[in-house]
Amino acid sequence: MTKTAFITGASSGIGWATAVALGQAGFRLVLTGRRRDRLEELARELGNVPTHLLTFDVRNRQAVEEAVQSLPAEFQDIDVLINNAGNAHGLAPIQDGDPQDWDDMMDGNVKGLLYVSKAVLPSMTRRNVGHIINIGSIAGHETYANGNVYCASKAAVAALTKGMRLDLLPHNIRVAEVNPGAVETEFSQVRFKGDNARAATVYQGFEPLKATDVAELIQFMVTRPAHVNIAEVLILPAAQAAATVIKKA
Ligand code: NDP
Ligand code: 8X3
Repeated sequence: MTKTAFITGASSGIGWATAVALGQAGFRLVLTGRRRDRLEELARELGNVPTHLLTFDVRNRQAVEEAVQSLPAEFQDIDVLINNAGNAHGLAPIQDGDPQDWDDMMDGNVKGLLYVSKAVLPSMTRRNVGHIINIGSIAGHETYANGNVYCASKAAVAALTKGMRLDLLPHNIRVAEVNPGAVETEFSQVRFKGDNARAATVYQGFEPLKATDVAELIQFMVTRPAHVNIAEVLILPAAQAAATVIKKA
């Protein structure tokens, strides 16, 4: 039977690549993000894969609820949830941090993940089946200078993943966390607010992960037999040993 995967942040980077990987694995896909044009482009790339697009901001709880409630019948039984939407905003010492950036990170990376999970979970708990992959980060396990609030938001994702795994156990719902190191996506363009030259320097002098590297891992995780939960994975470029330790040429 065809399974349904719900992917947040499918309009770019890891989410986009995960949509392609899960489409190839035979999933029906609910693809979400704020940029409708990008989701439509992805749906075209996916060709014959059944897709349903939802455009909402994960920070808006009402919009999240209404979007999930609007799903057509064939997309309502969600088997896999990829909580991927998120970004870093800024990289500054805490005393110089912009509270708007803090709100964007805590509201998006933490509360957005909660709102989406809350809206999707009834379709899993009702059927006692499901698999949730939360995209954390090495930053959630290792705080680096100037990363303060982004690192805190990802540490919250780590704590929530463990909490969800405990609470959802009675419903046979697997919950896992994928923690990437440096992946070349739009991540740094967003962090540095469109300063693409600065963003590019993040990935210079070494070979970063590609979004497809993370997507292949997620595809593997969600296609394991029902008794297997790969609960936590740290995936790094070979040139990276710790959050800020990267061997550059
Ligand atoms: P991208 O910037 O390429 O993609 C981010 C995605 O999240 C976009 O699809 C964006 O869609 C969506 N998104 C962001 N904010 C919101 C929001 N408020 N509402 C709805 N959707 C939102 O970055 P990545 O692919 O790299 O990031 C994906 C995840 O991976 C993030 O959680 C990030 O923290 C994490 N991560 C990234 C790493 C990296 O080095 N790149 C390393 C470790 C973790 P749209 O703008 O259309 O709304
Ligand atoms: C993204 C990786 O190290 O820039 O989460 O925080 S890092």
